[in-house]
Amino acid sequence: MADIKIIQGDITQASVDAVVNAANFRMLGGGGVDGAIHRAAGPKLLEACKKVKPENGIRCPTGEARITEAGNLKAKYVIHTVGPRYNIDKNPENLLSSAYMNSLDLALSHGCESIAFPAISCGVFGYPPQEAAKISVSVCRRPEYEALIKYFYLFREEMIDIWTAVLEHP
Ligand code: AR6
Repeated sequence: MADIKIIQGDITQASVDAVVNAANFRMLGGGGVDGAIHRAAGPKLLEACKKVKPENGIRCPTGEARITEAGNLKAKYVIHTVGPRYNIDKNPENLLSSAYMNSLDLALSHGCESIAFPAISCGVFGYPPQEAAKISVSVCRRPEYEALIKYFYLFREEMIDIWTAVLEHP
């Protein structure tokens, strides 16, 4: 069975086929992990994002995902997904689980064998990490995603403890 692995560190350093970016609907960069990924990937990533056609200014609606090349990252692809803003968007659980599912589906349809996730929505979007960990692990454990090796790149010790506990006692 393909694993879920937890890494403490910077997702821009991940040696995987696809790195997932916790983006916003404009998909032109931002703060947090989005900023870090764009800085590490360089201007090619921004160019690739601009090529994704916006509809009414929205390149990626909340809960969906888009795939681009990865510029200077070691990864082949960046999968940009937009998680919910916890206290603002309706049905944040469904939107967060869609963000994970759509990212995993894109990775599979592009022949990826490995994927690295940050803690989507757990920064400025305010999702409680414990709840986010449960959702992310339950989606990643679905049989349709068994072929992918899933990595969670988490920054803080506290986040590592939360995800580890959920993995051990879902
Ligand atoms: N590697 C791994 N995790 C990281 C890194 C990194 N280099 N940098 C930050 N984190 P956030 P969100 C963690 O705020 O809540 C952006 O401006 C961070 O500690 O990046 O989905 C976008 O453009 C946190 O646990 O994403 C959007 O507007 C987690 O990544 C908005 O923020 C996610 O925090 C998205 O907000």
